[in-house]
Amino acid sequence: MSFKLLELGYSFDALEPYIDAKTMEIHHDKHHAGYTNNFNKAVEGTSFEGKPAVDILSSAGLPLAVRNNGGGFYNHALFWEFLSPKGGGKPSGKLADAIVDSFSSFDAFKDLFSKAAATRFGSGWAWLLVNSEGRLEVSSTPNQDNPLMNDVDQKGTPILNIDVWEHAYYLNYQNRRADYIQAFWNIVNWDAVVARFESI
Ligand code: MN3
Repeated sequence: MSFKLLELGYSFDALEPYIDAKTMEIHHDKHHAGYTNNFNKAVEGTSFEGKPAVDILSSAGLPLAVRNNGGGFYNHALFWEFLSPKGGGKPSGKLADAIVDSFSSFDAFKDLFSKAAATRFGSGWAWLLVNSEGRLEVSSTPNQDNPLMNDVDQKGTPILNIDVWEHAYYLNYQNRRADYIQAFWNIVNWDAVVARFESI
């Protein structure tokens, strides 16, 4: 039993003009595939073998290869799920209420998340997560770290993320990370985010 590369639920060009087809192809077929293969190699023959990724990633004292490649495997699988050519707009229902409770308004949340993504120095991710008290928080993590990990500043269950590694946007946006982040809001799959939120 090994970790499998998740198929996209849409074609490489489905997210254009917000994310271009070449970026999606390389990101999924090379970067995500690489993390997945290396995650399998890193857990093979260890006590982690056969365990779910969420259990592995929340374990204390992760070896660096498991942390980096396991994070890369898991974070990208979420990222593909949270994107859709039919995305954009705003969430509905309980999540909409929870966003207002935690951030005062949807626009205030959007600004906070965008800022977390824009100001993450170097490579990493921004997150919307549910903390242990059931409250929403925005965070960012370096490298392939995520909110499941034992020793990150803000722990919780991720329900939305954005990849701000240059490989996620450089072909189309070059140094303009802020433009990529702004474009992202047009393709957020709120149905998937709501489903994650309601399953916690
Ligand atoms: Mn990536």
